Amino acid sequence: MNLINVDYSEKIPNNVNLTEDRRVLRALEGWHPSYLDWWKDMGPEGFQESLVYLRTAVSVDPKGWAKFDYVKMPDYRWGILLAPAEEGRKVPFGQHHGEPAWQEVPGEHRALLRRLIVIQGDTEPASVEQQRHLGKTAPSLYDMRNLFQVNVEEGRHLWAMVYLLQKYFGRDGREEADELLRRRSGSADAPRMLGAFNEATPDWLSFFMFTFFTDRDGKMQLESLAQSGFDPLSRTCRFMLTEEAHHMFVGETGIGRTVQRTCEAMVAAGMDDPADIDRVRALGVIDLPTIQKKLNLHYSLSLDLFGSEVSTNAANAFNAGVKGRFRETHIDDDHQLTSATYPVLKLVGGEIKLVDEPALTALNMRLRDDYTRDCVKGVERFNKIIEKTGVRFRLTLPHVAFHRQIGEFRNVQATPAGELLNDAVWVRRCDEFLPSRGDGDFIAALMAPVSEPGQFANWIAPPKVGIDNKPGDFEYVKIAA
Ligand code: BYC
Ligand code: FE
Ligand code: FE
Repeated sequence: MNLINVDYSEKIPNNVNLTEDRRVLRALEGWHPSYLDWWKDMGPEGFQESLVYLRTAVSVDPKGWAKFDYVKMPDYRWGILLAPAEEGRKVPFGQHHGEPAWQEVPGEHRALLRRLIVIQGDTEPASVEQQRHLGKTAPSLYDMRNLFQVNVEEGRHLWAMVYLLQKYFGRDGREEADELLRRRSGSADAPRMLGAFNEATPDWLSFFMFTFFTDRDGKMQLESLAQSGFDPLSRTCRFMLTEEAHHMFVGETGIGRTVQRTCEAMVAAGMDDPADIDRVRALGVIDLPTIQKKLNLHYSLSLDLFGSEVSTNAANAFNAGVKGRFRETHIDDDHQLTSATYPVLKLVGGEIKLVDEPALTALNMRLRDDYTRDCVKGVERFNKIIEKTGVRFRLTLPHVAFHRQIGEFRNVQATPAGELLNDAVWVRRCDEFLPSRGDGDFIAALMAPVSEPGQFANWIAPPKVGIDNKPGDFEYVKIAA
């Protein structure tokens, strides 16, 4: 069945015909109250009763799938939405290349698939937990609404993975679904699975960096899983990607507006030295070198999410037909990587060198390179904004050896330019490269909430256009007293 529209008369909106799937429906209805408890405990703090102008997916047709309305977040209709099935789809890579895509989990790849679905699922609620305090310091109602939109959609992404676990993995799938609500970002005894999802998101610049860099890892990983030979996973991820685009929009425009405001304030005050941090900060805006440090932090944390450059896990997932490459079907090769090589940056005798590795084990590196290319384009757009104001400063991505916890460079220290440092020098200099406590305190002090419709905090420029074409003074959130 090819369902485009979503049935909202159901308790759990869906386009997978849940009413005729009693077993899965019951499992999901059993999980639903725990999800709501989690949302109330760990979702946006202080705004559960507020009316938020949110979009809800009413169709999986990429053109016009959203409906906008005021909703209290706990009443958001989290649904199970899969992109339409592709007639006659084949496994696009790996040892099963060319065989019909699987509608059920292939027994031999069950454990591998479950692990990837669980990891993907774990990141979604983690990000909501990380962002739960930000509503209180939102620089505008417009930004507050965007935060909450991202949050409810990450909640829906959790539903998406839980549906796959409960439908296709039976009892252990249900156990994993419960565990996804038990782990907590930053917890000592039950942390979230991946490093970056246990870090704090202390302020709005971090939130924008997170949605720019970490949600973009989400995009790359979802693109790879959307290639999967396991068709329900592919279809799920394809629809998630349409939501992901908004998350990256929030990150990109958030950083862009911050940079723009800083430059405009500098120009208005007749300042031309971005390095004169104290004078720039006295204008009540975030100086460009500090923005660069935040960028260094979030980019390096996000690079870790690609795993080791050389990875047998990645090779196994590819061979199995479970996780492909970015735009796999557009790549012109054998889609099996039997003899291909790929250049990997490695540490060889204390020097950083490009070394050819079998392409099959270098898949994480390849995806990370695709990611970096995507990031570079975004950073160039920020530089255009700076350039237009006449301020002389360029943002850049730090070297991949900088500040890494995973992979080839985890045991060394390097500057953002990629120059290796010994530990003592690193300790002495790391405040030059990463946000210091003082930088954090300064940004925290700027984060006074602005909740008057149409008003924006001094440190950020207003957006060019409203959400859903609303006018500038639209009340995106009606804050409950
Ligand atoms: N932190 O062979 P290795 C998103 C573990 S974001 C902690 O190097 P592999 C979102 C690894 O698990 C996208 N542990 O790497 C964004 C393994 O452990 P085991 C999320 C890590 O497996 C914003 C060991 O190290 N989706 O959606 O090839 C907001 C050796 O692994 C880390 C996915 O990630 C780390 N950073 O690649 C909301 C897709 N890195 O098994 C949402 C699914 C590695 O030996 N996941 N390890 O105990 C995957 O494809 C892979 O698991 C990874 C790792 C790419 C993450
Ligand atoms: Fe997500
Ligand atoms: Fe996202």
